[in-house]
Amino acid sequence: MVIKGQAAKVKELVQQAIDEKIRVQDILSNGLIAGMGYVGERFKKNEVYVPEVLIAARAMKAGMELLKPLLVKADIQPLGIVVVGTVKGDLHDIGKNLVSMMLEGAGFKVVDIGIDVPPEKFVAAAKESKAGLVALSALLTTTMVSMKAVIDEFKKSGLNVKTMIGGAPVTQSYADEIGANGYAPDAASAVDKAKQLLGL
Ligand code: B1M
Repeated sequence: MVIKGQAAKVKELVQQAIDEKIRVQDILSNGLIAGMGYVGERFKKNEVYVPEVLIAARAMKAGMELLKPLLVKADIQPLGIVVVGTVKGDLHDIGKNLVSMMLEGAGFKVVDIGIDVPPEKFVAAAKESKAGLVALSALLTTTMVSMKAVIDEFKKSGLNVKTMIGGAPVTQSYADEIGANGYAPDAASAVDKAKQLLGL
């Protein structure tokens, strides 16, 4: 039902699973995350497009609302904590939001700090949330240079945080050039890269 994007049905099935005392981890991993993972794989292969991913993510979120209090009660830890934001000067957020949704769908805790984010704010958010990874998005050739400023700020801070970058004008060679730890061409690949960088 996540794959089909049927939010109401997802809610109903999650509630049913909770009532049947199925383990919260199993509902999350074998139900919601598995569904979102499948959508991510198809998105990577261009078999589905942005609207389908957004609808599936909305359905997953509907199920997550019911699970969240139970996950907190059971003290189930996320896969990792990732700060996500669009760099300074850049107001594009559709791709960034997709990256956030995919990461959440894969079991990460996402701290989305929005658009037009200055380097110091990335560092402060990573520090405050104890993130292991920061994902930067840029859609303009004029703002991708801000990514280097963020990477430099992290180096200066001495924090042990990995960085990955993405967005239409960004490439692996640019990531190498500015010293980012990783690059992902799309939101589904961002999940794979996040897992790789965090050693999961
Ligand atoms: Co703007 N814009 N825009 N725009 N805009 C582009 C990017 C542009 C290519 C259009 C064009 O000229 N053909 C061009 C950039 C040229 C360049 O620099 N190379 C452009 C321009 C020039 C501008 C303005 C300067 C226009 C102006 O005012 N003169 C202005 C800049 C504003 C600013 O940011 N300061 C501007 C404004 C806007 C709107 C506000 C109108 C709107 C944004 C609305 C919003 O985001 N809420 C907008 C839009 C919608 C676009 C286009 C049409 C679509 C972008 C988009 O959302 N794509 C875009 C043209 C195009 O791409 N066809 C364009 C869908 C999205 C899912 O893809 O964001 O690439 P994308 O994300 C992908 C991957 O890149 C990757 O995963 C996502 C999903 O697979 N990814 C990551 C993204 N971030 C990642 C982070 C990661 C990993 C992967 O972390 C590791």
